[in-house]
Amino acid sequence: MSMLDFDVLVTEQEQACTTRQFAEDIRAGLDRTGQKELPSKYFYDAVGSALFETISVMPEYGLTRADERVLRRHAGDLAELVAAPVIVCELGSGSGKKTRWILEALSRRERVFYYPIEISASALASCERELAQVDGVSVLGIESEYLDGLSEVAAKRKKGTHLLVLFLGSTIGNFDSGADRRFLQSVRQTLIPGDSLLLGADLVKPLDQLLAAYDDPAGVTAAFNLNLLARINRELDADFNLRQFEHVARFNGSTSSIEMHLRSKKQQTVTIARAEFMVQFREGETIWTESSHKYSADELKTVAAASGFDCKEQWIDQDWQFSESLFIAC
Ligand code: AVJ
Repeated sequence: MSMLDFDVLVTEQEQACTTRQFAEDIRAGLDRTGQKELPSKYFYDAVGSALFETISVMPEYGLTRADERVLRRHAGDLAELVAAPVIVCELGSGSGKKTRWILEALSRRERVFYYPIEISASALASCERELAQVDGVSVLGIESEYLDGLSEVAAKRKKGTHLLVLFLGSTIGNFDSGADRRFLQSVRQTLIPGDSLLLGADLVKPLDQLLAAYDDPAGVTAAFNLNLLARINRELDADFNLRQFEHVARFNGSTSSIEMHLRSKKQQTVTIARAEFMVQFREGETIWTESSHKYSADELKTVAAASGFDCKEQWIDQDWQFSESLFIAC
């Protein structure tokens, strides 16, 4: 079954519900007197996910390759530090490619149960396909929000079994300031002392390197950003003219984040029919679509302590300052 066939299995009722939520979120973000904004989670429809896969092979965007490198290089070290027997839960399964190294290292000791948790049925299906054939690994996908899925797994665990939660790819960087800690505190609450969390986070690096990564000259990141408007046109019957908006990437020094915006090239009005809503833009006004926080290695240790973990180990890719931190619940 292809990813697209799988999407067809989503019932019409589910579709109506997600469309209504989408319309509400879009309206809430654009109906503001101050900075307009759109939630970055809506980037990832089929087109957006394909564009992100392309971004991750762009020479300027070293993040994904660095993430994979550190995991491949240190999977063995990780397996030594995590107590057996272990259940692995991944928040956001992605393609499953980088998780393979970890599962292979852990399954050298004993059978591993792997639960990818993901809201996108199609992403879950491709992750299950990718990892199902790894020897000694049982894959059980859970289609739900991160914390709901995690509680579900935690409730079923057998006594003496450890949980290893994976939160990779620097998704943590997309949370609003302060929300990263609150999220990790919630994760911690579903765990018991001795459980672990492997957190992938991108680190601060020279400005020109960051700007190139989020504004590649071939325009793939620009297309990724603009696709959000195209998606609103497709799903909410809106009339955004994509040629009248431009991609902007800038570094916000006070939050240490790369921000992506969509800037209106002129004064214009856009109608979003299925949200029963019209929105006006001034010339030069922007919609803030994503923040990608860049951490320091020490900051991650502080975040660990503030959310009930001890940072036991940190592995850093030297070519592209990217970190994997092993947090142990205390
Ligand atoms: C998938 C969240 C890690 O923040 O770098 C890539 C998304 N945005 N280019 C990131 C993204 C623009 C990416 N993450």
